[in-house]
Amino acid sequence: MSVLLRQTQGPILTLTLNRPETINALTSEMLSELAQALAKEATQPEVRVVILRGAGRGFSSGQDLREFEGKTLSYKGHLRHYQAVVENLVSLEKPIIAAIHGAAAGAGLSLALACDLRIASEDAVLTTGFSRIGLIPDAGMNYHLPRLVGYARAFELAVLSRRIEAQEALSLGLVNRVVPSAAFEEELGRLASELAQGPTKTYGLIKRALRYSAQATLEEMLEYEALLQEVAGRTEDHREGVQAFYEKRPPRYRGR
Ligand code: T3D
Repeated sequence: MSVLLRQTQGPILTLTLNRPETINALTSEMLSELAQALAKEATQPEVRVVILRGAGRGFSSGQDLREFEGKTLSYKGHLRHYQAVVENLVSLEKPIIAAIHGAAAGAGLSLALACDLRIASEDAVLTTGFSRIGLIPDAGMNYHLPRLVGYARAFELAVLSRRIEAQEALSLGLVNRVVPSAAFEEELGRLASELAQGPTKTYGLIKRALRYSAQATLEEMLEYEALLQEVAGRTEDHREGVQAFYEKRPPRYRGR
């Protein structure tokens, strides 16, 4: 069985980390499959939303701590696997939902934080985890965590590596919504379908704009918005949205 499952259902691509016996501990093989899937399957025009999730009872327990047992690890070399995944998550011009149930720890949490949206089941437990084994956060957590929760909270979470239950994760802004476990699949499907019926190209441009804002001045942002709006304004979906408004009907977006 592959360590990464790929399932396409209409416009929705689901990528499932698949090592449930370790709560989907991340290995180099799994990370390179994930980077490839994000570069290939996820970029196909018919795919309009991507879900990243874990098989079995959790999202991911982070780096497989047994992968390099007894070996001297070059972190610089090893972290390239994570860099490729995080770069592909961030640069994919489509919404990516991290569907978190059970544990999301260490680099598993880093990957979830690099997605655009996080929906958590009420049984979700998040932890930065790294400091518990004497490491600093990696796989982009130092970038995403303070941007989501602010410096002071990011520092506390990174240093103490405590367990954060779903409701606290929601109040911190680590996840977008928390759903009762019994309704998790249904709610995830609903959110993915809603996004998949949207103006996908525009969503990609929104993602680009918000990402750019993290390092831009207001003046730069105003310029960049104007540039991106030129692109959005020329999409079929923009024409359809305006036409639907005139005709007083729901728009039928085709993602281009
Ligand atoms: O070495 C490097 O490359 C450094 C890079 C580090 C990046 C990071 O991601 S650092 C953070 C690494 N992750 C952790 O420290 C989390 C370790 N795991 C846990 O704290 C707990 O397992 C969980 C909170 C995630 C879940 O707890 P629980 O009680 O639900 O499950 P469990 O019984 O602890 O785990 C189930 C099995 O998964 C168990 O295997 P066993 O004993 O039944 O054969 C456990 O050893 C295995 N497992 C869990 N996490 C990992 C793991 N195996 C390998 N690597 C793991 N990270």
